Amino acid sequence: MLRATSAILLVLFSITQLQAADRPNVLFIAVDDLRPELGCFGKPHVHSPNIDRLAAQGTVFERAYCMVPTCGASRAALMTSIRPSPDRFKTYLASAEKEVPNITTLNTHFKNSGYTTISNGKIFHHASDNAKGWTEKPWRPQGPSYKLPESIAAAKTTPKGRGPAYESADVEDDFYRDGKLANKTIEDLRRLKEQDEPFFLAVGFFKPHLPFVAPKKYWDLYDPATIALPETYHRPKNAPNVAIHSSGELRAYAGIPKQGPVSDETALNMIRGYYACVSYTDANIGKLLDELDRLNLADNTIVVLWGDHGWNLGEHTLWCKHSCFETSMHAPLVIKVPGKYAGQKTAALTEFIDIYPSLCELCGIDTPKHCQGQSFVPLLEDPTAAGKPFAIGRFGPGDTIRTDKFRYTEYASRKNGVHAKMLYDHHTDPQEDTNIVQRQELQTKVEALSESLNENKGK
Ligand SMILES: [Ca+2]
Repeated sequence: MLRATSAILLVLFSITQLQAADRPNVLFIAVDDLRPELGCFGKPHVHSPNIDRLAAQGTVFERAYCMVPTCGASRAALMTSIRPSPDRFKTYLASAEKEVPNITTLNTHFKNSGYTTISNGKIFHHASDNAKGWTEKPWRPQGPSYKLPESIAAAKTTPKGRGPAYESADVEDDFYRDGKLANKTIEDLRRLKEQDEPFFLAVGFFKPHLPFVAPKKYWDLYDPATIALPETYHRPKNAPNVAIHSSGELRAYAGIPKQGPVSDETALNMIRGYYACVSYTDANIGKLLDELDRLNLADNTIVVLWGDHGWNLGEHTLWCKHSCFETSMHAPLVIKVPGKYAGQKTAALTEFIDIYPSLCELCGIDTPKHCQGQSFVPLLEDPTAAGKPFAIGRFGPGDTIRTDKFRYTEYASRKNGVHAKMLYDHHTDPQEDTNIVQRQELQTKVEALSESLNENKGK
């Protein structure tokens, strides 16, 4: 009996392997704190030739939204395809394994479907999160945060050992961690090419997350004279206090005042440093795309690139993420499917919980029943299709809904219920400069948005 069972299992296993061998590989590229300010998103002042090349070979999602604008929570929601709620996926420390313990995560599902799954760099916030869903132990590069002696000295003066918010040093790409990460991922591609089993190779770059440390050559791409403060370098009119934070994440860095605005000089240096880090990351991504081409893997490898949430470069007086404004929720999403859907853009609303079921469909794998997202493959087939009627996300006490025209946010507490609201009309105010939630003529619309938000948000 035991022998018969083993024989059946062996046959089933062989069938799985056979089917798996026909499936495309996946190169799954996460970028920490990357906002959609890139050439392929209509922002040619940012030097992103490699991501733009990927976009030209694939589809750009012009209106994709994260579920929670902070690292761990955004990633846990994406990797599970489960919406966040006031009790789930709340902070940068969120853990999919601990908060939804019985859910099969994206990596685990691909591993169970015959893929070799590899995690390099930052995919889940915690390397240990769902580690059994990776074929090999998750790998993270080691390396110095800073090069310059004054940066290293400054780091010793802050409670958390954070040095300056930015650094420009004349070093090679692989002096810092992300360069080492690209090198290791290239080695993996060479190794994985030799096997029959398809791969799901996840690589999570650490920049442009603070501190804005990139080799000098990337800073040199940006003339300081061309860097400007944002047009919305002030609080939106009529925005409630709860919508605005004090950029706490930034305050931990050396040279940043503990309260109040940073100097214009610091602000401009940070904006330039952020762009430098984006271009540094873009160059690292380019190395992976080049290697896919060189190994003749590009024709059988889906490449998906996402930033885990937006970022504020001074908009609304905010730095960092952690808000319900468009600048925090809106994030880049680009996918290349070999031989199909090249050079497309879609303006359809897309949520990051949609990535999991989409990759399943594209790779011919069943989508687990627990997934709350929906496949965006119909948008690849027809990028002009309407797509979802809304994208919903949240942060802290705020729940927010984006429709084609509006972004509406409710802030609530368990004790007092909803205590503040915001409404921005993206057709007339795309920078969210004036909260119009009190306007009498919009109250029917506010009620409808509130109903839609509360019906569909994570419970
Ligand atoms: Ca992040």
